[in-house]
Amino acid sequence: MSAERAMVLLAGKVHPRVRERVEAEFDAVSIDAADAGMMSDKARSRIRGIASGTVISAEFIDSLPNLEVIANFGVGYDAVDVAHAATRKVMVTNTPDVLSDEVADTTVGLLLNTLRELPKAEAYLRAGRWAAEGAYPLTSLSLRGRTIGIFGLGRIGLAIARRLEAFGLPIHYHTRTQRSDVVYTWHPRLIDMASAVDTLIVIVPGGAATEKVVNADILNALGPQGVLISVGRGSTIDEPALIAALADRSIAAAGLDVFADEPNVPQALMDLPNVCLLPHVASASISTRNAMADLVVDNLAAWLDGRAAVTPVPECAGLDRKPS
Ligand code: NAP
Ligand code: 8YV
Repeated sequence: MSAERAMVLLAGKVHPRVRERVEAEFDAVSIDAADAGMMSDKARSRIRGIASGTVISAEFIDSLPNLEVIANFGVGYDAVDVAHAATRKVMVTNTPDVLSDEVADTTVGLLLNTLRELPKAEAYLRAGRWAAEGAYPLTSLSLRGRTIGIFGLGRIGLAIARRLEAFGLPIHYHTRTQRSDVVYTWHPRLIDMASAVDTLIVIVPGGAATEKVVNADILNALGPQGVLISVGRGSTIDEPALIAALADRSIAAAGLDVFADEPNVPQALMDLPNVCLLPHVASASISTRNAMADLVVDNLAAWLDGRAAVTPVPECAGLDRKPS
């Protein structure tokens, strides 16, 4: 007689490779949102793991008495109540490193598109305006001569810094703790870095500590030649303050991959000419998303098999296993 397979919940929007592997390796159940009311008591009591692409609240965690692991699809895990999970001895994992180069590449592309208006120039060509009206106007902004400030010099921030260093640009950064392995200029205060640079790249995690910290004061400090590139989480930016700063040219331009209320992007932002907008695609290549998917399932398989998680989030590193 074969042993009963562990039950894993596919919660929210799930990558096809996660679904395929979870269905092959576990007993699987799917729900569109992490809502305990969508499942019977019996189903809830069988669930030992979650492959997550949605908000996982404390209440939802408490509704699953035998939950052991939440494997988050993404390196950012601000959607999971990790503090509560840890108190319940529920392991939380994420998908670091496998996406850092992809996200860094996209960030540099977004920065160049914002400064040199490449999407607009292509639209101009496709509309037949090059032949009809002549050359696309010269851009007022350039990457040349810029000073880069990176808010968050972790795995992805460092990959961005290495790329922009190769472009010949000076690099500054703001984190809570100074790194000992880089020679870039560290600023203990974000406002001081914003005053010292003209290009602010935001790649910090979301959550309470970074909520709306890029506000009107930071944007004013960046100045009229200032460019904001946001690829971390939309919650870090005070969006109304950004819209006002772009409209009155307190800063010159912005490039955004993340938003406060995805997938809803404020119309006021879309109406502005000096902003380049992407629909949260920084990691969105087939190869990188497949690597993230494999890491999600590898984490579930390891923890549910009694082994160490492959990539536990820092809050759960060293977590004691739930007594069985
Ligand atoms: P990481 O390695 O953990 O790096 C985070 C960095 O942010 C560290 O340098 C950390 O330094 C700094 N930081 C954290 N909290 C801070 C605070 N309150 N004030 C100042 N600095 C702070 O993470 P990562 O792998 O680079 O990923 C970063 C984030 O990017 C993710 O959490 C996710 O939200 C976002 N992301 C977005 C996309 C996308 O598709 N747009 C893709 C991947 C990731 P200290 O701890 O020293 O402060
Ligand atoms: C993903 C991300 O787009 O890893 C992250 O934190 O924001 C992105 O790689 C997202 O997690 C899944 O849609």
